[in-house]
Amino acid sequence: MDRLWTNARLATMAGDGIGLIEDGAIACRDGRIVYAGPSGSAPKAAETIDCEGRWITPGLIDCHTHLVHAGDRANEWAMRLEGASYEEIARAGGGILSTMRATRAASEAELVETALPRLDALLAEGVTTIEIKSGYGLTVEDELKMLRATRALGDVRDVRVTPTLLGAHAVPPEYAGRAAAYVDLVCDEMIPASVGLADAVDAFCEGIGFTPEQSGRVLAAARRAGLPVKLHAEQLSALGGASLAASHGALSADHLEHASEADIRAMAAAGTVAVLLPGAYYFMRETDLPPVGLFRAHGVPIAIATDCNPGTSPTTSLLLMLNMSATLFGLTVTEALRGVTVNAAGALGLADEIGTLDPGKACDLAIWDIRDPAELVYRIGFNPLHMRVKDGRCC
Ligand code: DI6
Ligand code: FE
Repeated sequence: MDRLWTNARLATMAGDGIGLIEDGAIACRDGRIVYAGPSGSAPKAAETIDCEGRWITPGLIDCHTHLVHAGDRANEWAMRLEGASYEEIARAGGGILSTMRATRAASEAELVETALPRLDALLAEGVTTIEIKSGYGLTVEDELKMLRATRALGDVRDVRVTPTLLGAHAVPPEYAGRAAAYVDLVCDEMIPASVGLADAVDAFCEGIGFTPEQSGRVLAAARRAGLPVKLHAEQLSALGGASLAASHGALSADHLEHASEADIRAMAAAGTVAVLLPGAYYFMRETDLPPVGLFRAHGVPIAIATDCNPGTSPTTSLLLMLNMSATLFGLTVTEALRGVTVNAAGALGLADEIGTLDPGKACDLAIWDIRDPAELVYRIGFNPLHMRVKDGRCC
């Protein structure tokens, strides 16, 4: 045994609750958990770390981000504060296309460099796995450049990175008025070229994004290429995107403020995770709440993520999202904590690898200076992380 963390209180996230083990211990070998249980039954190890009664959760998982991008949209935010809407700005050539222009002009190295401070902020809060979408290049080469920059982040930081192709994020200027032709480019060129770089494919199914028919073509092309899918759905309007995602066996449908009960039944039947994004809800000053009661009633797992992006959710705090998911969406402490661990792992198709403190999984831990796990959801803007562990290595 390489390392043993003992004298800890474990929130394993196994089962349906937080999986509490008082006076617990975790042992790892070759980066994998081999024991998680009462300290009294723990195996010996080459190195023993006394956690002095601290809490240990699985390393946090941010399962929906647009963390890699160039530039920012503070100027557009100022316009929105003076009355312009997100849609108006987008239709006038700003929004995603504004970030697209900056991202096309940036080199792969510059994309890595500008993303690092945002990534480091999340790592400082105990994040050990992060999903990062492309979607600001909107040409084959620029989308691949984004995916390469995303993977490069995993080479310079101790973090698991899962890249998602989001070529269907917006119609670029060179395809203005020809959305169907751009969808052909995404399906026939971007997706095949991203195999080996992207772990999944996503699309923005929305009035200012792509229609359900166009989004369906993208998801079908991804499945033909052997890639899992997820979908930005029901964020600003009810288009049936969540049902569409479920019909393609999507790992997740994301945003979901306007999801219907029919959508949610379809998600439940397909095992599609509901990824809720309170940062975007808050920053966009939305008023339609995602139907959390229906997700609960139909047994749809709920994940929580930052949606870190320069337009609708410029946040790099997953801990703040824990508080917002409770304060704004009404999640319980257990639901919120499961939303950034076991359910976030499910949203990435990594439930066998991460998300709970179970033998056989990666030894990704977050060790906290708290007296109760509720503190992780209760506090606003306070970070009680004591230590982050990735693959058994203290970071
Ligand atoms: N929905 C969102 O909230 C982000 N993308 C999406 O599909 C917005 C991205 C941006 O405004 O830059
Ligand atoms: Fe998003």
